[in-house]
Amino acid sequence: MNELLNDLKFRGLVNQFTDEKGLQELLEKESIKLYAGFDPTADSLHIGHMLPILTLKRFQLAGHSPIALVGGGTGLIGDPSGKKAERSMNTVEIVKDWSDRIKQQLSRFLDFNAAENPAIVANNYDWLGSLDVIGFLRDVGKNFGINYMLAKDSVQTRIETGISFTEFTYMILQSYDFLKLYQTEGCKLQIGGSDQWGNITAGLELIRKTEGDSDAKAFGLTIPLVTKADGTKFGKTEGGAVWLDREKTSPYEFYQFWINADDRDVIKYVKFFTFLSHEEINKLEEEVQTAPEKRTAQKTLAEEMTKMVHGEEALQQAIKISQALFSGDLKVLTASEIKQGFKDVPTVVLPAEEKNLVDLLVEAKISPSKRQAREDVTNGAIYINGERRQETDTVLSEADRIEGEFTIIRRGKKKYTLIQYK
Ligand code: 485
Repeated sequence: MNELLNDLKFRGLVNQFTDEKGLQELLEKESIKLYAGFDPTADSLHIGHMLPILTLKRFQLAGHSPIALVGGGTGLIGDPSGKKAERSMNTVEIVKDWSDRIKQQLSRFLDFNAAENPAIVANNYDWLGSLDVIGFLRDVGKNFGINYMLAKDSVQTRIETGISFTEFTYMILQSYDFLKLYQTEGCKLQIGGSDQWGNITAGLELIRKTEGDSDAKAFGLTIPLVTKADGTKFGKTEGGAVWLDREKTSPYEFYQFWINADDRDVIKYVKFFTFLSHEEINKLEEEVQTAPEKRTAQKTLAEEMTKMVHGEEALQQAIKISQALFSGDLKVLTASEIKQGFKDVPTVVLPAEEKNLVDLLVEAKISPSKRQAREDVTNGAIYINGERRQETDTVLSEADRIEGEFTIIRRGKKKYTLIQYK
């Protein structure tokens, strides 16, 4: 059994092979090139993209050469796979900008300087952008029967709701990419999520028809969809998707996403997303059973992922913010850490002036009335920057503003309000 395939199976990373035995033999014999494609449908990748990226990385660590393909061309068309309705089209300028950003992000995870098997990034706009229609329809289109195309899941699910000729053509473009990379790079394997099965097998068909049955031996491998035990969609929080761009999802939020993994899901995630050894994973699995309250697997997962995506420094900051929020000791936080940690907390913007605490509580709608505000203060329910303040004549001043920017008010156990000064 091939060590890499064995590892992928242990991790649950295999959904479907086109030809498992054939691929196994190939991997035993040579160092191959493989690719996965990413369409620029937003200005950032999200954690749903991590599985294919990290699978490319696993192949690279096993001595193979990954190609990360940015769909600068296909992104202008729109993949119907897994989509219930036609996509809205983005302008050429926007897709170009998003392609560049996504290329940057992909580059962080692969090794481009490996001596034997360096990774490469490619953009399919480079060949799709200049195709001529007549040539394309004659040389490529002729290989696709309409019945074959109609039978694909991506088309079948849209028979009722409708699909444009544009999106219907998508599978031909992705197939053409595979053929192109097969011919120019010797790329023999395409990987993708399970929704990509139809497009990947269409590409294999095109390679077989163009190159001939006997010589052409290329393969497809799909990775499962990440599911959650509670049935909700993986990778979504109340704030939306969990992005790899720290401006969209801060390292603290990213860390929190992983640390909140359900006990029923956490080992699956550790297998999918980390590079821990099988022994280390089995040990964590045991700990989830014997000492779930320690949340060792969640902590390990959150640390590994935050370090991999945002670096060691951002990880340490995320841990610091988490600890400060947990203990209530907020004085240790800087203004930038407060911005990360309190992103989802109600924020009230006020002028930077001295203010009586009771008045402030009412104005910021922290307490419903002046009477209640006074009661809250005397009862010891009000904390300013983590410190209890029980005097009703307390005046908040400059000294209560963290770096001049924020005051954090807590009422009761954990109801936080952020005061931001203009
Ligand atoms: O030659 C190719 C050109 C484009 C693509 C693949 C090969 C992109 C592909 N059609 C696609 O839409 N992928 C999705 C994307 O870009 O967001 C997701 C898939 C997911 C996984 C991930 O990309 O939905 O299953 O493959 C990498």
